[in-house]
Amino acid sequence: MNCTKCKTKAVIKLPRHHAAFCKSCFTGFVHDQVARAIKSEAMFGKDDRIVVAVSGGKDSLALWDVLLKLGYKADGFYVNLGIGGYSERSYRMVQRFAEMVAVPAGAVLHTHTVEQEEGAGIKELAQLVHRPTCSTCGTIKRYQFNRAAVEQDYDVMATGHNLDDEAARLLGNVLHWQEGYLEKQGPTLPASVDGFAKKVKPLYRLSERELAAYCVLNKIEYIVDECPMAQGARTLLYKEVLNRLETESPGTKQYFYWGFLETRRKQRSSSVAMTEKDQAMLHPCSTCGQPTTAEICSYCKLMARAKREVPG
Ligand code: Q46
Ligand code: ZN
Repeated sequence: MNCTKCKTKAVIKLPRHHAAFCKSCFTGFVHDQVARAIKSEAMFGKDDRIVVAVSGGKDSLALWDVLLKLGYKADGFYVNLGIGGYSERSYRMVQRFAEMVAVPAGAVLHTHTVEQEEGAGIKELAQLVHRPTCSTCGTIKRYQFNRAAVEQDYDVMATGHNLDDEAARLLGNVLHWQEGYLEKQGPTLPASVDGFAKKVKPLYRLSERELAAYCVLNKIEYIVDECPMAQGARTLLYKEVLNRLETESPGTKQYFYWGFLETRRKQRSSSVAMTEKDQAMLHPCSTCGQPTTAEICSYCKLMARAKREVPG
């Protein structure tokens, strides 16, 4: 099997693109896909300051690496959840990448430690407020990423969601006809109101397998194990189903997700409609000032409840 581009020995086959690549052409292909995503979805420009949400996994580290290689000003933001050995290992991966690649390229790594800032690790916090760990975690991560982006004047916040993540999420949303979520699903979420950072997903054109291969070929060490709290059995099932379809018919995932984006683009200018809707519904949280649809935002409610539950 030879590289489709340069004809030397290929190291990876990409059935959905009817192509095979050597290491250097594959790296070029990944950079190209990210550059296309950024351009076609008007994510950001070379002068914008970007903050990448890094977890220590393959997707977010690959994203940070690609953005720096493409010449963007991209810093990292890591939330230490305080989940024992898992958090220690994932933080080590993030620190190692920062030291070896990001800092030498002029970038900065910000760290938020839940045990210090919210007063307890994510599991204890969830128990205090009687909510599932992952929903507590989601509330805190969303809040702190947004806060870091807004307070430190970043133009945009980038996350490592890939094609598999987005296709699985779309399948879930379609199966349950979650119209509100369908409307919001996309690679670019504009900064709808003051206090809400613009959010982008530059990896939506690349699959999980391609991103793992990118890390291995480019010697980026990442944490392979999932978070021990991962209870996303549903998402895993949707990914499995999509992988079966993909094996039978390469390209299914991309037709499904990109097709959804294309159809919606034709139907209307969704971001404009959504911005207007959001603006009508959002106002500052009466406690912390970040945008929310309620009187008090979900983060402040969660923290107030946690404080009430602390004995003494
Ligand atoms: S990190 Fe947090 Fe995930 Fe772990 S606790 Fe659940 S939500 S599974 S992306
Ligand atoms: Zn608040």
